[in-house]
Amino acid sequence: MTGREAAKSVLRAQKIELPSWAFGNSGTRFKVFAQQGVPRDPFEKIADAARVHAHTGVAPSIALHIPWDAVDDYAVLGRAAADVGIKLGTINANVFQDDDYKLGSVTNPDPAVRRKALDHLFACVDVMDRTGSRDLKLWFSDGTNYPGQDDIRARQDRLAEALSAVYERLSADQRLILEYKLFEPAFYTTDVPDWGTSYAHCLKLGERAKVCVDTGHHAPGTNIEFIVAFLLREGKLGAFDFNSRFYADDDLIVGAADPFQLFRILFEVVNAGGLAADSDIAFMLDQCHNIEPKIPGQIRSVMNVQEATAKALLVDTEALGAAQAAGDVLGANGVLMDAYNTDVRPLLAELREEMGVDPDPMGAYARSGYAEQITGDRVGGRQAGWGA
Ligand code: AOS
Ligand code: ZN
Ligand code: ZN
Repeated sequence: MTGREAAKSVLRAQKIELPSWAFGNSGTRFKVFAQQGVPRDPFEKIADAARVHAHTGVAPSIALHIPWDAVDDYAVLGRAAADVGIKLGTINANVFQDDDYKLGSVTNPDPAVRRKALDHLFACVDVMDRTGSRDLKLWFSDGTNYPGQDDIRARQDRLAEALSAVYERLSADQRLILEYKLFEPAFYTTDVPDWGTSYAHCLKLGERAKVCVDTGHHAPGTNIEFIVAFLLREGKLGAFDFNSRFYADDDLIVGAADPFQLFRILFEVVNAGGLAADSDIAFMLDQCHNIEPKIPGQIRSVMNVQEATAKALLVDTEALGAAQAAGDVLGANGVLMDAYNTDVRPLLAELREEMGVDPDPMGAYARSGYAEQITGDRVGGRQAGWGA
């Protein structure tokens, strides 16, 4: 098989999960700009996600957020997804949107609030049991704003206690994925601020606890691919939340701000076998489309991940290894840059045709009439959950 064909076979099997909240209205704390035709319930979010899958062929699942996507009967929701050719994926918990959580959720100094947060996390595992989801993704907004506000070590103890209780509640085929974030909404200390904190907790919990790398959750200039390489080596990279950032947790379209960084991250993944058939890394988008239309925003994001992956797959690893072994600094760098500078769009168009998908997903969506249809059908679309 040529390098091109080998790359195509990996790209054909690639799976990128879509976040349900990306289809709802979102914004900043200054303004939410409502768009026409946005989903009014989880069923319509599923329909929109299926549309993204139909145009890309590599987005066959949707991550749910509880309670934003809570329904009475998850079997009905699962059937609705199956009917349109996708699956229900990761369950994202929400212990950040309640007045009780002002001083934290599982790390709150008040045991009653900690109990409430833990009960929600257990309820999310109950949802997983019904949806057949493998992963519970935990992001905590917990932290403090002022020095002295609370005891940093005591908060870590409370966090460890809650994580352990949740981990014990999981069944053998379920995983706990712990996401870290440098800051926001807490501004002084955050209880899971970095990969090291997440990694240390996951290591203590056990094999089925892994780290989620949200690409927007680092200080400017952080070498994210090093973190990825390290976690891959330790078998602790559980998932990605892909997005772009210019300043903080911007949640912009992945690959829009720094496509080179996305390539470097995906090269580490490819290099460590993270795209092999037996890999259990979850590749997810975590974005909010505040000013651009949602469905094309998701289609573009999937395409950007595909382009970066294709370039990573085209790296001539033999030549790279030889240059590295010879201490040929410029040669090694040149091999990597050759792959990055390759225009992979013709390869991806060819792949899409082979997969029975239109080679131009953005154009195909625009021509499909779906945007006009949902604008007419859906009146009173909802906000993604933020403030809804
Ligand atoms: C928050 O900043 C995190 O990125 C979360 O992963 C996510 O955006 C939130 O939990 C919405 O589900
Ligand atoms: Zn995230
Ligand atoms: Zn985030």
